[in-house]
Amino acid sequence: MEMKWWQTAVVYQVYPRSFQDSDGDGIGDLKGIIRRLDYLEKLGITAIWLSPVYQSPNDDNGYDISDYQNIMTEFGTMDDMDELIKQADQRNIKIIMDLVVNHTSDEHKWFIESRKSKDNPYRDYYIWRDPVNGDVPNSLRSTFSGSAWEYDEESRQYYLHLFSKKQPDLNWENKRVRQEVWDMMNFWLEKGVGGFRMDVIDLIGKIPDEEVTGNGPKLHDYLQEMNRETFGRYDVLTVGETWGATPEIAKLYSDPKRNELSMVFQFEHVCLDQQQGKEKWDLKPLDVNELKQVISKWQTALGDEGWNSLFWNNHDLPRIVSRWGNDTTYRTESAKMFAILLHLMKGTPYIYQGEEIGMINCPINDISEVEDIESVNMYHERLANGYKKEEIIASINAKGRDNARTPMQWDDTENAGFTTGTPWLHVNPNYHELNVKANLEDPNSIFFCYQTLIQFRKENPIVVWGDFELVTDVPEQVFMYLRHYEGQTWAVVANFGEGKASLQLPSLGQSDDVIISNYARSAADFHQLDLKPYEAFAVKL
Ligand code: TEU
Repeated sequence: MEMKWWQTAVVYQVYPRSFQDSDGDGIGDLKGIIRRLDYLEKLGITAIWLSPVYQSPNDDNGYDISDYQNIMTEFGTMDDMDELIKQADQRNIKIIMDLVVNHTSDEHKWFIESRKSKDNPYRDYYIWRDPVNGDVPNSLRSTFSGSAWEYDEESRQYYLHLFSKKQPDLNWENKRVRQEVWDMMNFWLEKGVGGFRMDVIDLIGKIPDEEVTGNGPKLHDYLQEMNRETFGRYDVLTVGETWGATPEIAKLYSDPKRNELSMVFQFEHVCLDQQQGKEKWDLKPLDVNELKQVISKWQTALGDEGWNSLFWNNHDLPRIVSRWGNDTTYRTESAKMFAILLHLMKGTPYIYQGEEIGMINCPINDISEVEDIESVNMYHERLANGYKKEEIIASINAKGRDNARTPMQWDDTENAGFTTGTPWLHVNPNYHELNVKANLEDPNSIFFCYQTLIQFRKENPIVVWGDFELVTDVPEQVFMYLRHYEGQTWAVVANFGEGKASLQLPSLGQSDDVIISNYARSAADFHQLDLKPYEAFAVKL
């Protein structure tokens, strides 16, 4: 396999709305991101995945785009964007754009035209169907609750929206639509962006009439066409968001011989605390054994025919420390445990803003405190279906997307240094203790654990290229794996429990065989271990 820059990269996701405000309107912006580039350079990351910054009415915080070639007014101007690309480049940081092309906003000019009449030249840019027996065309549902079909009184047809009704799905079978998307992507590539993160890309091959949404038959043809017509000529990172990927499917996307994408995000591990066949809100406890099996399967399955992406968090997921760690007594320990466990695996790691300081969920008491459309719609749907209010609020506190979207906590001044105005979403009140400034002042902080791990990847080929082997004869709550590369072996251990867990390792040769550890232990201690809560370390065997 030819070596690519993104195989040794670490990507940092910025959710611009919540990262840094520079003008006091309570909403993060591009100038704010520019101001924080030195911080990101210090962390050591290679690239920034920028959640959408395009013109948008913000029904879904920028994932509903009304103009792909202009910047959202609250975020700044195209000049600011050019400046961000330039200033990031000076720090060897690439900017990965969020490509949201399964759907547009209903306020995009294409849709405004499309809905005008059945014979409008843009009609076929979207997916319109006649009513069936005076009702919706079929039972497809929106991810944001309710039917995926919205009736348009004017033209007496339904249009498809797999997300909000303000996010009509584009008709990818239309060659003109694909050409528009290629032109838009080339516009950004010519600006020098470092690649694309592709929103729900596995939906673009859908066959709505057969109720097929993910992994449709034309999906990979479209991606090969995209590669040929756009980024194939550039040395960029492309990562598809693919909720329905199995390792076999992931190889179709990321096998270099197929000329599609660099890698995909798979979501099998983050669905493990969800009841089978139910929705994300229907929780069950995590079984650590299942997590080990799933991750190990992905680590070993892709081999030379693909590449993994590694993540615990993004703007749609609850904070990992609150989810599977302990966000009170062992917040620091468990945050470092997740970092050590993930960052020594094979693949490209992604850090979501605030993860590197161990930010946690931010519980709410009432639906009036919630901004996220997915949670709000679910709340009303479940209330109507007889669920108890407390039950729904509990599931929003566990899984709601606002947990990840509260403003970045920079320091202990008002609003955590995020804004001098009124923040668009409440700041987590724990910012007085939990913030970037405090992390930078403490050499033992979560931040420096991430910084060290990122540095390891740059300096040690074993982290990038080593084979992965799961160790199975360990206590159930312990996730242990080995990396092997050119005669070297590293062992990584992560304890998910707070109770007793013992582990025996071969005696270490010398003290610098301890690579990293979240508790202070002498090298001799790593032989017969009673693991401490959320203890994690890596050693050379
Ligand atoms: O997410 C796709 C998606 O399916 C999520 O809505 C997901 O189901 C849910 O949030 C699980 O937590 C992408 C974006 O990442 C998300 O922010 C957008 O809302 C969505 O697409 C529509 O563009």
